Amino acid sequence: MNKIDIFIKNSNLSNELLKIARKVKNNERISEEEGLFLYENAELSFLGVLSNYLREKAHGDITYFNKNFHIEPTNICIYSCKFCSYVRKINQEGAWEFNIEDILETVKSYKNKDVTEVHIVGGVHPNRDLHYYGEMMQKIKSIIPEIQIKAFTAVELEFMIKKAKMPLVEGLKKLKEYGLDSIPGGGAEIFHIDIRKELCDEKASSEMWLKIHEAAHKVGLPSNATILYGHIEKYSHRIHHLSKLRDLQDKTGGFNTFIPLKFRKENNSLSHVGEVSSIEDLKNFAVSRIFLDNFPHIKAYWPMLGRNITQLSLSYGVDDVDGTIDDSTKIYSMAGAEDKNPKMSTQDLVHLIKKVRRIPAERDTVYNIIKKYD
Ligand code: V47
Ligand code: SF4
Repeated sequence: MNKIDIFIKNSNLSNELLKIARKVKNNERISEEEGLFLYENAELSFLGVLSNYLREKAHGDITYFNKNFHIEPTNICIYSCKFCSYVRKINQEGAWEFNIEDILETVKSYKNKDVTEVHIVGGVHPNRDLHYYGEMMQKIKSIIPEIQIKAFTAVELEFMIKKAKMPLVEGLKKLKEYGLDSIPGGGAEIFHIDIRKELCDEKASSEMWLKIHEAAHKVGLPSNATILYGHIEKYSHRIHHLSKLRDLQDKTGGFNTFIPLKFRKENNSLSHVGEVSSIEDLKNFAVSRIFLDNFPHIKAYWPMLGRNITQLSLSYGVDDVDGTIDDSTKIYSMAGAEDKNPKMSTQDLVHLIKKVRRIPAERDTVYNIIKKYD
């Protein structure tokens, strides 16, 4: 008898929860209604057992991390999402705009630092198109040829491809030729139209976000997916979001990891909404792990959550904690994230993971293990 059999046998579960537990044990997919039932009715301990069972079935104690840094070329953006704390308009106080030379200086400083990935996201700058960013990627790879470039949210991609007057698929193929290796998960926010209209009406629609990721997968660019949770959405909107992702993953298999991003309230137009509790964070990781049965990985983005909740999340379905980051991102510190200067050495990350009795494994962008620390 394994852990989940013992749990099912010894717990006094309602019929609904018993049915879900049996489905999880038998590798059966749960429905949207069941997902919603979990959010609304399941105790955290129940969610912990199920999500941890799935996490350990897929990965054992392995917990992935990578050695990465971020580049945020600009915070100038044509859009004004209500949750965004870092957006500025041209010439507004606090606006920044690094040119390619500035960015290459940063890249040079990582040349001998043993990093495997650079994560590049920023605002949608009105004057920069696909070829501008293409030149940037080519030059980055001329400095560190082996580095993996994970860059541009679907929102940035839509704009830069349109600005270059190229069809979507051609644009993605061209970016791949320029050196793009994979696509991060940002820009997804909440797909449900009622909430998206409130949060970020102007930018790429949910349909466009999904279309871009589908096209990316078809041209051989793997990607990640996110949800921005804990603001004005209801549980039903979260399940709708997860369901759209699960459907697309059935079609393409191109997603690597799902990253729930907790809404942080500082310095944006949704500050009055407040933030959800850490219990809610763990619940959200667990339901995501259970519902997204076709996503290989669930990631806790540690700068956003803080180190303690990241450690706890490893018992609620999470198997990846992102990377060393090297204090190279401002998006979250400006929004009030736990870590104001996010930076961990490999030793710090290994220690964080080992402290909760998991096995740290350094990975590359597509989850090949580079080194295990057991
Ligand atoms: O789309 C913006 C989020 C995203 C806030 O793929 C906020 O590995 C919380 O995509 N509170 C961009 N979140 C970041 C992103 C990302 C991050 C980490 C790893 C990966 C990956 C991708 O940041 C945006 C938005 O959802 N965001 N403002 C805020 N106030
Ligand atoms: Fe622009 Fe992205 Fe901020 Fe929205 S979240 S305003 S698209 S930088």
